[in-house]
Amino acid sequence: MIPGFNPDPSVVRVGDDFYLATSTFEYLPGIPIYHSTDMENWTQIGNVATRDGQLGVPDAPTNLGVWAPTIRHRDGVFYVIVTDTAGRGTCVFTASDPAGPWSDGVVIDLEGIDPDLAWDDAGTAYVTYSGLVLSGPDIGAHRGIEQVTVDLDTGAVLGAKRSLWSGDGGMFPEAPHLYRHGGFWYLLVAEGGTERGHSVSIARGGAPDGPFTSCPSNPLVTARGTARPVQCTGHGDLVEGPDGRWVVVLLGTRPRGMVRSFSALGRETFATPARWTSDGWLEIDPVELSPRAAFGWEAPLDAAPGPEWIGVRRRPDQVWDNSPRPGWLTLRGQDEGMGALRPVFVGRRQQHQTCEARVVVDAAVGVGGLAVRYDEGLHYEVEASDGVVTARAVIPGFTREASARVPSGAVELVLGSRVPPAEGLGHVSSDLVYLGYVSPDDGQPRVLLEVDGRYLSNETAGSFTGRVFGLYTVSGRVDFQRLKYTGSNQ
Ligand code: 6LW
Repeated sequence: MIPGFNPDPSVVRVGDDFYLATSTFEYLPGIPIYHSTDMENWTQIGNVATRDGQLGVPDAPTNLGVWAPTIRHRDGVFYVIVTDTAGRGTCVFTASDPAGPWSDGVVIDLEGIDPDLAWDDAGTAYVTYSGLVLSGPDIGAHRGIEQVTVDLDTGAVLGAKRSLWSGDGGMFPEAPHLYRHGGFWYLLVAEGGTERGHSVSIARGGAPDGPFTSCPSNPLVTARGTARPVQCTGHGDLVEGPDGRWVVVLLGTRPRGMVRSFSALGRETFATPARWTSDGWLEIDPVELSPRAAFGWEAPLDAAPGPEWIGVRRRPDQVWDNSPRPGWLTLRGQDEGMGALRPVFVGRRQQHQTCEARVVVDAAVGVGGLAVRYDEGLHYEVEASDGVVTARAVIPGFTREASARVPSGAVELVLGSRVPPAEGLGHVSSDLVYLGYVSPDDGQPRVLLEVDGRYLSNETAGSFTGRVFGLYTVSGRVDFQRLKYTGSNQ
């Protein structure tokens, strides 16, 4: 439903409008807010963390930072509760307009991840979360699903924490969401871990703090042990759709390959129909892929970045400059490349298996170009300096490069991902990433390097994120114009 790096979706309905939030890890701004009226077409309207100090992301190690927001609404106020794993811990942000601005955030002192927020009739706020040891010798140990009541104005925890139902025995009980429906309170959880064993299970009880009884047909959805095109399905949130039919949003991957497979785009947001049964349980359909039309956009780069632009541990607006040269974006280098913790980089999520990005670059007085990254150790880029274009693939401990001379002045760089035809039974490829430039002689692309895409995949990177491509500058001043992106799911 929302392609590209968009894991841990949470959704809320307010009247005829739907709002959805996802995890952003080490990227800023943090926590995109998407809006839809039909639960099919989504537009990003803003982000929660758009200012310094809201999250500890500038210093977050790779894969930490923002984990698993829950978005809810009550009495005209939107709430996003989230774990800032390398910074403030559990934090709740509020806004009257989900496009922002969002508040500075209130910290809740609890040890866990994946916080959920629900209220009873008396207005008591319940925070239900996955108990996880976050420091000390037992770091990473799971305690199961826990719950506290909270004063949301101060963040104060009221009373002792309780242990709730923690799934049906799968590892990593997490992603709890609590709902009231009919005469019951329902506790939806993920179990089995966020990889191929992932699943969604449910229990119900008479009160928000239980006791909860496990559903006899758990897990309600999982791709475990199947050949379905969407794998790793789990971490679901439930909403009543525009037509009164129920929908679960959840994360999944689209791995490619025949005997082993790799997911280039990371964990994405999917949606699948759900329904209540006559005996008061929930059924969730397996996640299907529906065909999508090929897609493209063009960003002239001549004005401030929209909410869909992200940077690594630094917001795009902190480096983005349109003032030196009207119609162009200028990025100034800080003598660090794409391997830096905070590269001078402004990016967007890669959303299609087959895609191509092109941008016009003037690097007369600097070095910079077009890159696709998973993290600081895994990135491919095509880089311009005065009169030279260099394509480079970087994986840990290994760098491959190819260069060509080009005339001085602006050059159009090309970075794409193509899916080759299957090469028989042993075929394991995800895609091939090609890097090059448009030749000024004949206007045709010249590929300098074509590299295996598997290194930049969920499975190889071991990452919670996905591919992000964008513009970067290593040194000096580099000007960019007209970023074009085309994509299809072929
Ligand atoms: C998230 C947890 C998980 O907090 O991975 O999906 C973590 N599984 O629920 C980061 O996405």
